[in-house]
Amino acid sequence: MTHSDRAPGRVSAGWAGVAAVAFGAGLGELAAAIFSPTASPTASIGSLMIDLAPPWAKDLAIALFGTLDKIALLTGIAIVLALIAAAAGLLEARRPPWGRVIVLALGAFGAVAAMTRANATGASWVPSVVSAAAAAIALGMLIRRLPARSTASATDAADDATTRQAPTRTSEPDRRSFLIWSGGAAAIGALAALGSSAARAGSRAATAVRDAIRLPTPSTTAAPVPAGAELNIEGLTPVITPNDRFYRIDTALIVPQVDPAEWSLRIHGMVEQEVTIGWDELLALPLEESVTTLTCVSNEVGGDLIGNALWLGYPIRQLLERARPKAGADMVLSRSVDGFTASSPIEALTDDRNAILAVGMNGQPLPAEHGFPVRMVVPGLYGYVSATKWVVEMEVTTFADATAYWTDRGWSERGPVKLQSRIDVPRTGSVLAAGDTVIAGVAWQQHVGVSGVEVQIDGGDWQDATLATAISDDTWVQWSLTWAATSGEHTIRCRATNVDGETQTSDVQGVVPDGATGWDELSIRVS
Ligand SMILES: Nc1nc2c(c(=O)[nH]1)N[C@H]1C(S)=C(S)[C@@H](COP(=O)(O)O)O[C@H]1N2
Ligand SMILES: [Mo]
Repeated sequence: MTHSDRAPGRVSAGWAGVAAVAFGAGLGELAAAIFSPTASPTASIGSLMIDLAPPWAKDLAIALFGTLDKIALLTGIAIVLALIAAAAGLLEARRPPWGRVIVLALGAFGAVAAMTRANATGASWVPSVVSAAAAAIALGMLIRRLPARSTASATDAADDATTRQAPTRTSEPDRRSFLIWSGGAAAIGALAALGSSAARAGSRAATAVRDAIRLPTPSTTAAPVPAGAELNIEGLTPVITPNDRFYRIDTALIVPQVDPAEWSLRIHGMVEQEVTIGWDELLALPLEESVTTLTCVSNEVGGDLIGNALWLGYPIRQLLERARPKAGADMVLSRSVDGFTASSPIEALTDDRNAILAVGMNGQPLPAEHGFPVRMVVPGLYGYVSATKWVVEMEVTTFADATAYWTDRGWSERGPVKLQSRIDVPRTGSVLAAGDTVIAGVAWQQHVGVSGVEVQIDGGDWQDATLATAISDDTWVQWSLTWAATSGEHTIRCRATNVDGETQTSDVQGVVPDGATGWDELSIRVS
């Protein structure tokens, strides 16, 4: 077997494939950014994969990458795309036009993915077709410019039966010209991709509109956050989470851009009276402020998929009243502009809790990633069954008749938040000095309320922590305990008790199907 005469040919052909696909993909992204922002070929394929992925895969992605799961997915797609592109290059060099056929098939896949998105437009296939056409043309061109194989030594060539053709001498100009053309194609692709993110940021019409919005003054303001709610301990999560530090979990690879002027919410299904409400109408209603902690069902014990904000919104209860749900309806299926759905028990939306259609978050219009212009916020339920962002529809129905995005994927139909507590200070693995040390964290069970937190050191007695003043039963609460640390290795645990007197269970359960249980625990070293 000889390599010297074939390997360079293979590498060049594979590289030609990668360069051609980079060229096409970059131009496709640019076309999408300019003409059809939701039709990005890579994001469409990614979104389709998110929807088709088995439930354990989403679980794993969040467990491994947390809120960086989307970047991880896009990186994965880029790697797979590069491998397919290299294969297409090799194939095109040997059996034209099969490499180009692969590239066109990829484009067709992108087009189908883009057209099947919930927010697809009639032109959503265009960027994928642009990508594929550009990549196929570039591939054909680059393969024709492949430099002749490098010269093999006579002996190498002689002992390789499959390459008995007379070894050709690579001409240096050929090689250089190939590198210039292929490098140029890849560079144009990369520049176009960069340009697409710039164009996307610049053309975010909704962002510009958002910046110009002045939210109305609330008709009912939230009681001020009690002075004792914030313990002001270094390293402890603040009691109100700033918008830019609020966890983000959703299936949207590209944040939906919804123009409030075109936004409306339709309430239909098992109702006496269908109701549709637009943005101006919603803002003209008496809006109420409330502080509510949101939690993701995928939050592991000790995890940070939880945040607390001051929301401004209109009670969903009152909108449903206008629609007059029919007897027998027990669920509201809310739908986002991008097709995501959540199934909320109707009683959670109609009882006296602050289930709202929110337009404001911590004094600002909702950030785009958190559902601009309108989302749902329902105290006491995990986000996947209640907190629909970019919400445009509410269908009054029954659990027997309809299912939602995550319940179709093995998650529980009901998602009340479980009693949990977390240690924030000290950090796992810290090395501390002996003496008085503050242990602190947060505890929550929204809409039930927390009445106490206990801390256990090295399996000893449970000690009562000091509880901060809770903002309400709908929010988490900070806690702290001062501990006289002695030198050595220590294990710290915490557990909460709710206002019904139930103590947080030590039973360890994973996040599927309805939220994790168990005690948060950390190990530290005191010197
Ligand atoms: N449109 C839409 N809304 C959604 C989701 C989604 O994937 N799409 N995810 C839900 C989940 S699982 C959670 S935990 C919350 C998270 O809200 P946040 O990103 O504002 O923290 O949004 C909910 N609303
Ligand atoms: Mo979630």
